[in-house]
Amino acid sequence: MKIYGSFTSPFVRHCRIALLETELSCEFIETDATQSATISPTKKVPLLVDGDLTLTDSSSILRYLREKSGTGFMADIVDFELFNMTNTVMDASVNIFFLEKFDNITAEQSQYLSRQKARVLSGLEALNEAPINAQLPLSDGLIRLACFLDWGIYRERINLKALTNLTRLLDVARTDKNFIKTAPPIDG
Ligand SMILES: N[C@@H](CCC(=O)N[C@@H](CS)C(=O)NCC(=O)O)C(=O)O
Repeated sequence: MKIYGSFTSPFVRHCRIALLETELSCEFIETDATQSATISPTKKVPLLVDGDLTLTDSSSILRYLREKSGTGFMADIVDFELFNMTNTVMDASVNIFFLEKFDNITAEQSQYLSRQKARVLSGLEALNEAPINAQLPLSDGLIRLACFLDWGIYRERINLKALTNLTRLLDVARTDKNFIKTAPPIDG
């Protein structure tokens, strides 16, 4: 089994955490944007290849890893909603980040980017009000959220100052050994 990904992506990080938790044997192949454009039809990472099976999304990869190791995958609807809302907010944040980084386009120049920015702010406020049981071991919904928050701070995309529940969750996640092991590199 092989996973293609980067050490900075929060989507990939969640899969790396699941791999450490499940102790499944898997080769990690570091992949940049040029390579991901050739190996995946979505031109994104992570990508998992296991024999004839190819999975192009972190959600299907996580389900595959969890089920392969004999655990279920997000049976709880509240946790699943948290996971999905986080994905929506994280997609918007990553989109803003790439447009600024590669094309120098900011929200001031684009109505749609302004909407994306507003989505991130209202999404973070809603996530801060969501039921969060910030205790280890974290559920997949909460691991997802913690990966996003840590990435958002790493890339200077978000500010958690007034968001006390999210701050507490990230503080707890940062005490988890697999969360620590998968932290994005300082110079990434
Ligand atoms: N829905 C995808 C999103 C993955 C994603 O957005 N990956 C980013 C890295 S954080 C990527 O590869 N982006 C490349 C691009 O947008 O061209 C998943 O959950 O795997």
